[in-house]
Amino acid sequence: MIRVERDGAVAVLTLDRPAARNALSVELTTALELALDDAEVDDEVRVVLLRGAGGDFAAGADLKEMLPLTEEQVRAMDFSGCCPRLGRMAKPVVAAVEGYALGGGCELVEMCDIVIAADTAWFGHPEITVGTMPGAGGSQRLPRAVGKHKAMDLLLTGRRMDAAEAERCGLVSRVVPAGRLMDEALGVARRLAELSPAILAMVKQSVSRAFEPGLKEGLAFERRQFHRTFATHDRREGMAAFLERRPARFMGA
Ligand code: CO8
Repeated sequence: MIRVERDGAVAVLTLDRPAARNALSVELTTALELALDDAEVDDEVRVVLLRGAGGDFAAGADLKEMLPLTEEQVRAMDFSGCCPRLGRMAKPVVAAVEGYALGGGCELVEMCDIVIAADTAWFGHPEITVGTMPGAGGSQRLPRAVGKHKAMDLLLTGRRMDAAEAERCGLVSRVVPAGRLMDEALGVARRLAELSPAILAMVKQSVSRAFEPGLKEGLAFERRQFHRTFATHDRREGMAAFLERRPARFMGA
């Protein structure tokens, strides 16, 4: 589910579940969490590069797994449908994004430090269209990256934006031709790996400070709201409709 490779001091982590567009199942996110823990404590790793296999980054939390969950279960698991561990990495993380980065996949992108996108990439938060909402920081980190009105546009409508729009609004650091994605992303990661890990960590901490006021409380509030969606008819209907490939009929409760 997670492929771990090394390129010198760069740990290359690949979300590897292409048949489901790298949807973030519990098994996949648990494996990602362990791989991130390993990379963090391994002195030979200076930078992490995160990418997806099979032409997509990740199409979000696993809707098949989420459909039957109840509010009590998601509360007990503190379920996020994603991998919050990524947002706590001390080492720099570069994302290489092609294809879809949606829902929890987009939240992973938002937790990374430098985002290199192929010109064919798509970003978005379709959670609202399946009767739920972000549970791993989308409602907190996205507005910090792109501002209130673009974030509202994306989160309330669930529409997707292409790589050019994502770069214009500040979600993406650089857009490159699709065929050059890994060369460019690895180039950035290798460059970071040549620099002082101690000073990189200081810079990362300082930049993170700019976004931290209120972040912890915001993440906790969002998680509670996300869990509340599991008590609704509309969340169940939205996810069932996606899996049955039909339009959802929302009733407002
Ligand atoms: N979960 C489970 N399976 C998925 C998912 C997913 N999120 N996305 C795609 N798949 C599966 C499909 O079911 C399909 O499987 P099968 O062949 O067995 O039917 C396979 O991947 C290929 O998908 P499609 O046939 O749909 O391929 P298309 O090219 O027609 O469409 C899309 C690709 C646009 C990516 C489409 O699959 C899609 O819209 N996926 C769902 C996107 C989505 O709604 N994501 C948000 C999920 S909710 C979420 O992430 C947030 C929950 C809050 C928790 C916070 C962190 C996640």
